Amino acid sequence: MAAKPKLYYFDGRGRMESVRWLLAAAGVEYDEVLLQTAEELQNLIKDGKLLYEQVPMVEIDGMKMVQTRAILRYIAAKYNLYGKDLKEQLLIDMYVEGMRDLYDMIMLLPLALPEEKEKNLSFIAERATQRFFPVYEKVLKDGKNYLVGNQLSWADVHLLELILMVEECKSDILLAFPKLQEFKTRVSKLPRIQKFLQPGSPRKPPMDDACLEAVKKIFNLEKGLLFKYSSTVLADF
Ligand code: GSN
Repeated sequence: MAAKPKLYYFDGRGRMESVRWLLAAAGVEYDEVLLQTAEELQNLIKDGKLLYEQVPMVEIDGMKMVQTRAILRYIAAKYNLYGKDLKEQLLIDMYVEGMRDLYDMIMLLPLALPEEKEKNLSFIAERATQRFFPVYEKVLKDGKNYLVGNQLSWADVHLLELILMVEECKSDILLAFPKLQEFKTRVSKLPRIQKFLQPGSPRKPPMDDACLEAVKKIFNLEKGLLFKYSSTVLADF
């Protein structure tokens, strides 16, 4: 029997959470090494396990994979969640990349200045309702149950993860999106997803202060070095 994938990250959502979701949707069990200290991260680096001295890192199929999107794409392809041809893969990539723009904003929100939190939350809600959700609502309006190819794909798994995250920012965010409401209910009921949504699963909660403090220590986060932690969040400046 092939070894279980092993996930190296801290004990929180961050970039690894989408990997956890995708493996859960694929029905793959995995082990996790949850880093607690900067020393543990440095040891992985010293052992040459992290190509870019960064996590997420996933040991799977004899490889030490890094770069979140590369990891996700590999898992999606391996478990038949990445479309049936190049055109479906392109659609999945186009949808997922849009979702990640919004996802990254939410992921980085705990690093925002407290006095700017409300402004950032409003921006996330505005982007969700004006730019991203209308795209997926329109796709699903054409009588489709899934975004691409009428079967579950990485795009659907990521969309459900994202919807739940945006709802944590603003609980009525789906008010004007009936198809997304149906989609959320339908996909949440798929047995593997339903299991992942149950308490006690490896799904992580939103980042709290204790987790943020741990992250600051593990990665030696410095105030004022925005480029170190952000990507698309700055795209609107
Ligand atoms: O998507 C990726 O996996 C990479 N492009 C970025 C990974 C990354 O920034 N990892 C952080 C951990 S917290 N982020 O999710 C990291 O390892 N930072 C330490 C460092 O020296 O960059």
